[in-house]
Amino acid sequence: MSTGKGGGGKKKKEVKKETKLGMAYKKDENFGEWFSEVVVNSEMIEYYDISGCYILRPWAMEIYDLMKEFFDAELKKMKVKPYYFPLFVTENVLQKEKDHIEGFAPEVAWVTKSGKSDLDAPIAIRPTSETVMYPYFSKWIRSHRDLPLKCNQWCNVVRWEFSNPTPFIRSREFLWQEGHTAFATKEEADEEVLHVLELYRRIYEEFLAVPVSKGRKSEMEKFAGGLYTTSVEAFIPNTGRGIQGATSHCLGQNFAKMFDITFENEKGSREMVWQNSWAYTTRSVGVMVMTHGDDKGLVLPPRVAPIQVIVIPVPYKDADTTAIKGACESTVYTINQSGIRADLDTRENYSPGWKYSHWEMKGVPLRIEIGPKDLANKQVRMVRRDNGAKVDIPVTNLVEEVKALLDGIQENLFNTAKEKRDACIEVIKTWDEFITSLNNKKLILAPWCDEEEVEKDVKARTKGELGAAKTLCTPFDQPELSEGTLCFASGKPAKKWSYWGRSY
Ligand code: 87F
Repeated sequence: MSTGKGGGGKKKKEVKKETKLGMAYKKDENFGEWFSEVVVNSEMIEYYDISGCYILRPWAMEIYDLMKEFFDAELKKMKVKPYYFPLFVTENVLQKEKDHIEGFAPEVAWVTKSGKSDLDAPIAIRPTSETVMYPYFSKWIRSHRDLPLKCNQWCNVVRWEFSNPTPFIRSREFLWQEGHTAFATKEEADEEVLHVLELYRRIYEEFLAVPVSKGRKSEMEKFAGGLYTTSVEAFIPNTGRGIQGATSHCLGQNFAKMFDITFENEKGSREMVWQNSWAYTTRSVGVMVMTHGDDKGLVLPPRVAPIQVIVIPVPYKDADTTAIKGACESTVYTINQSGIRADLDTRENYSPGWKYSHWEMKGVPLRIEIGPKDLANKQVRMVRRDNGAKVDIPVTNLVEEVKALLDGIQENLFNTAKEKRDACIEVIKTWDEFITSLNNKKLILAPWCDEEEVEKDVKARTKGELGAAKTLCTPFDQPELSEGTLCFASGKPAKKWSYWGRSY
């Protein structure tokens, strides 16, 4: 019998470190504290001594890497090439596109010194890389044969935010991929915008199991330097806030004009290129945590879980621990052989119960327990993280059953999240209904005249402690807009249905 690490003989004492497991806050009672607690206790995040900066631990990075693997394979199919551009940009270049930088300027971080001496001129840290890249696009693109130019980089960016920093969701440094492409025609650019947006939908819905709406941003909410912006928008029912999941912009020819990015067409005359840019960030991980987590901690969708199955030996007092350990090892081996990510927790200084809580906290989708009874019956016990359901499975069917359960968990997480999100959608027609829905933390679908002044007015009229309401997007999936429908805010004829709400 194992006596654990401290094994000095005294029986009951074998289990140590039974400390600090479990959550102090509940998701429904104190969502903000709950979120901070989940990301720290699950070992995704460690707080850092600079506000708004966080350490991403393996449990977060491995999730990001699993999405990256998918996205990189898709980029390859699109013939997008990997690049890396410098972190720094001169003031002169950064300011080149005025519309683009205007409004963002307060968030730009600057390096002003090396050691004790001032630099000749301050150097900005990239908040995004348009101005870093496009001077070189101008150099590299000469003829129609140089097009399309498709580049992507995985990197960090810095935006010195002042409002309420939150791990993953709003951090001063974050990781993303930024795609920047240039085409000869607007048609090609338009098509790519939607192709990439669909990839973002798949990352959210198929990997993170988070339902999103694809749509177009209003003139007020679009990227000011571009022509139009599309996005995938998620919704957090607990806070009643929308959250932008990723953006895919058509930049039109604005940057081509500013940075002189032109090509000689087949007839020998010069034309400006059409450009796109698109990005998704580590924020996506935070949206997933908010969507699926519960009062026991993180709940991970199998497709992004670094460990999909955790195997835990359950040796009762007089059990044959060697046989149990052997069964656990062969179980993990068999599952790993099939391409599923399984791991074994053999630590002897923790009890099985402590391990259950630990891996529940970390959100591992499936737990396999193997004890003496299971050994005798040639079975294992499987416990689902999403709904706690327990089943005993004969070892002969192991891999098929694990696969089926993981698929079922993935599907159930998405369906549950979608039901919760859909239950928050309220279709409204009048200002009074709008205000009621807003106060009830709903995701509002409203007929709108699509005028910038009206959106400004809605913002002004809803200003308050919780932040103003704004458009989230105009979904591509439009309900019918019957003749004579009026804008909820202005009373003018409505042109479209748009999602409104408070947002992150
Ligand atoms: C903050 C400071 C300076 C957002 C900023 O969305 C500049 C900016 O340009 C800024 N915050 N943006 C817009 C970024 C647009 C665009 N860039 C490439 C993307 C996708 C990837």
